[in-house]
Amino acid sequence: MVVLSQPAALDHLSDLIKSCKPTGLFTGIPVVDLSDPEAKHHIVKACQDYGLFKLVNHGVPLDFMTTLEAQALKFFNLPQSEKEKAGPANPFGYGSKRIGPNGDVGWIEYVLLNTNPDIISPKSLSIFKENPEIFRDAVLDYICAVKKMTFEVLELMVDGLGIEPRNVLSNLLREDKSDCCFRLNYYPPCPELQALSGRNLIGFGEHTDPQIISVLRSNNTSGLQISLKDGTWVSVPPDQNSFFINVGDCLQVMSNGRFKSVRHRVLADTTSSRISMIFFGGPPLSEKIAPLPSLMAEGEESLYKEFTWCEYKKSAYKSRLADYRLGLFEKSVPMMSNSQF
Ligand code: GA4
Repeated sequence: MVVLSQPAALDHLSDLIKSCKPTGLFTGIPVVDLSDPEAKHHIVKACQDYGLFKLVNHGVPLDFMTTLEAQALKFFNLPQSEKEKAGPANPFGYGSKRIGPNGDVGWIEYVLLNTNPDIISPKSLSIFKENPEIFRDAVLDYICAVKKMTFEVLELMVDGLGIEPRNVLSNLLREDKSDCCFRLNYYPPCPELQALSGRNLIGFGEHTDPQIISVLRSNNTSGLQISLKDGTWVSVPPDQNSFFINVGDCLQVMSNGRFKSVRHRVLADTTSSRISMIFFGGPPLSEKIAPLPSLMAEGEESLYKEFTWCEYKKSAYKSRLADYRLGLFEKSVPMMSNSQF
């Protein structure tokens, strides 16, 4: 007798099905209140311990978040043929299931936009075709407010580290030539998944973000998980009124390993769709990524070889999603000579 391991309807998804240990919603995610005078210390601690925190009292009008969510849903609910006019993502534009250029897949549809030098590249324009002004304005309002808040977070972070000038990080994103991007992700529900008890559908596979900082807002559907320092995966309780901010690879390097670029992934839900919007703050392409000199203790050496953001980005686009991308840029630890023992 042949025993089928999964319903035939799910055969085409086999790449995306994984057995992930069940985790309850994790209650330990640090929460930073932007209006708290102690916020700078909480930001630093959260970046050291988790590489991620939830930001409340952030000052971004909730209306910008809900308007953009509604516009994004309108786009993702268009007929497939309409959406595909804005694709395939390369890397910008509309994408479905394929993530990046090297064979990664997920239960996801998305739109990736370049937010500098200007968001309205020809490819992006076709995304706004349905009701161009409304969609474009919703994206621009949202990004403008989120950027402003991100500058504030980065300045508090530098204050918390006790170094100067306080705009040493925020200026990298403020520059006209900064290389920021913006992603709208839509994870459709997958009812067939109910038949696969104990197994999960990968929405966006595990990875770290290459940039300096990422700012995520989602609807109230869970799915985001992070890996803790000991390697256990925990689920982040969703909160549609807050932001989740995470450390990217460049910030790990600029803090000489004090902050951790958090590994994260998204699992799809059986019954409800998840929608998220993420702003990725990257520096200008020519920027040298190295530990901030004012942060280095006397005699402290960089853990990383020097590289530019352009070099790192190129190398990221040659990698698979789950690869440990910083590995290529780590300095090898010198071997102790025997004579010392
Ligand atoms: C992960 C973070 C951002 O979403 C992103 C992703 C990018 C893409 O989807 O085009 C990458 C991925 C991300 C890291 C490795 C490469 C590049 C897909 C991929 C396999 C836009 C980014 O900057 O890096």
